[in-house]
Amino acid sequence: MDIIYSADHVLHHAAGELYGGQFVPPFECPQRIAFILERAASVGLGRVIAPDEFGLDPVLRTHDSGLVEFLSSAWSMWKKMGYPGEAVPTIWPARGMVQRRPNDIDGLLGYYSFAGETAIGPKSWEATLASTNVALTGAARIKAGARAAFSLCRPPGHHAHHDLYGGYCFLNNAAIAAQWLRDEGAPRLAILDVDFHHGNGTQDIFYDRSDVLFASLHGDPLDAFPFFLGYADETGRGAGEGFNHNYPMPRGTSFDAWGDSLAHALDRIAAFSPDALVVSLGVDTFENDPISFFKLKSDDFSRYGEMIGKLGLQTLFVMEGGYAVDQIGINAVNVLTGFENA
Ligand code: Q9C
Ligand code: ZN
Repeated sequence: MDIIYSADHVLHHAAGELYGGQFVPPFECPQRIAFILERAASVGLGRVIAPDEFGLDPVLRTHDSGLVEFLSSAWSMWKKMGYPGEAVPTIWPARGMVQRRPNDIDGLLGYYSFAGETAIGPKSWEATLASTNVALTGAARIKAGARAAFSLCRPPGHHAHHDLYGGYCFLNNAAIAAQWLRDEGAPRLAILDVDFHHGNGTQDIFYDRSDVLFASLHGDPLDAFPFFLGYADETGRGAGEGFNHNYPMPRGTSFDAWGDSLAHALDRIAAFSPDALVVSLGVDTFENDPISFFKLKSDDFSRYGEMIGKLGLQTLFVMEGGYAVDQIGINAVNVLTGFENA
């Protein structure tokens, strides 16, 4: 399958992530993508294609215009304050406070985020737009009839809500791609999220809709980021009731149980009979991932790629998380070759 890739991802390279009470080098780093690209080339996965420009229209079909305006101007507002470091939020409109948009950049950072680990740098917005164009270009391949495409997105997207960024994500690439396919005439889409973390942003965006089915396999939010969404009893709202499926799993989950959840999710997707499938592909389910607690082995990624392939749906893979950088290439590409061997 073709790989859609933009070198512009390197424009987002924060110096620090707030973790364990310190600023550490971010887990979500540019080398991740280099390793995946290298592995894809060494197994001959497919051609590497540059993204097309889609502009802001498809972004605004999925995201709040206030969020988009904020993200595009956050760095210049931050610099105007004369701050020495990168832009990070330090206050949020929590319980008992008002949800009212302030003017000041420190207030805006909290108003438009749900977590504080993701630093905004001088060119983070440019990298974010490139990442979204990578996803949209993959979606266009699917529309054109391709069996599959791999959008090698960075920064990732699945944590970004309609009007919130966080969890290394600014714009929800998978959601924007799915909405674009809807707008281009596909009546039903399914999104399968296999990243270790709950796809809270994607759930938020499609929660009240019956035309986009969402299924997410993830670490139980009682014990894992993003903590405040992703429980099994979140099944959709209004017309969307029954079109949201969460599979939270405990610390130490290995492929036996994880694969059972996947089989269950794939059954639901098959019964929904979508026109295409978008996979939020995070490989932080790996046993050696530094910030996650599942126990999948490298071979398991091939096995589940094959399970996804057996669905027989046109499939857009959108890269999300995965922080065991040395093995990220093997694990991500194993999913894709497993899919192709189905
Ligand atoms: N102790 C993605 O995988 N920090 N985002 C977790 C764990 C945030 C993950 C800290 C993790 C965000 C796309
Ligand atoms: Zn993740």
